[in-house]
Amino acid sequence: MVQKRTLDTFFQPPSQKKAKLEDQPAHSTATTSQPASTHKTYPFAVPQFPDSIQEILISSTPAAEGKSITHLQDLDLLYFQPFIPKSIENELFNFLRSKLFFYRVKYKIKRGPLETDINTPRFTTVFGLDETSKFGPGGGGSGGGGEILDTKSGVKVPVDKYKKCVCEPRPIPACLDQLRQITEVFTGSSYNFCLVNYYAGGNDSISYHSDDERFLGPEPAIASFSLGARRDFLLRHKPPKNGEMLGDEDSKVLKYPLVSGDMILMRGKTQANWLHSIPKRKGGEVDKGRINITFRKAMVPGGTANYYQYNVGVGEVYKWNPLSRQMEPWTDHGKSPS
Ligand SMILES: O=C(O)CCC(=O)C(=O)O
Repeated sequence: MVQKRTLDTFFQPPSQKKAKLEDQPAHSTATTSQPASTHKTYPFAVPQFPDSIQEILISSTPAAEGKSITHLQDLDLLYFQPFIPKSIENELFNFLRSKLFFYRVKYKIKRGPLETDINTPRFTTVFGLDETSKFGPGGGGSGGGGEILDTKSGVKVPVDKYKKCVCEPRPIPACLDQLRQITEVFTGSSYNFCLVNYYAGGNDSISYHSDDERFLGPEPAIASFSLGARRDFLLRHKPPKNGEMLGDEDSKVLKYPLVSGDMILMRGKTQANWLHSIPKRKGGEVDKGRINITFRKAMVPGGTANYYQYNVGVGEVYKWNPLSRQMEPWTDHGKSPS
């Protein structure tokens, strides 16, 4: 594991800012001196983390060593309980819930001649670009924010390169990009996409699936953060393809009750062989809401198109309303009254 000193050096704040930070208690609600992230594709600007969050993220993550879970066939997890220190997990949850824009994506799937309408049972949002492209300078997103450039040549990509995307790709805002970079240091993998789920209550869920799309390449590493309400994370082995039988232990459902601040890294053969889900739940903390952040690496433009289709879609923007304490459709009153 890379030493913390490396991380401190990596994110060395400007000296002026550091002096200001040292004057403030860790729980301070101080705002940041850094600019908000803006981009032509963002419905509204996304602020940088307050100094109170940044300082702890840089100096004190991960809050615990990752525990390796490899006792079952093809399973390779690294479980941080927690990764995000207890002193900031609630502030981080509240910040992300109130500052990000979300979507409630609807789409159709075709099974034979039948078309079925799917309403994604949670709020989602996504940022990033696959390995073949990068954002050029000129915007507020920390990955650049301007035009989309070819990764190798640095030249602007042809206008039709992302024509299969339902919307223009968006750079990861500086706040989430800071968490991405920290995650890279402590997982030894690199990521170019950030997907965010918000489960408003116990009826919001994600059904059993695996993140084994070809556009992620073989043996993808996916770092998955939990913030807010405790929810069960279930894993079960896929039925073996070649008629083999699974052992008794390998065929059991695994249940991890993820709490705020936890991070599970899924890697190796996990996605090829295991399914995971967050099932609907009643009671407990579920109505507090839960945010899940995953960092992944898409290799080709097909991955970019897929992520925007299923996590942004073509519907309206939602934003957290602190008065009604729920996600509500957001309209840009300044520009386009609806
Ligand atoms: O919310 C979670 O913990 C899981 C999210 C997930 O499986 C996904 O976004 O693919």
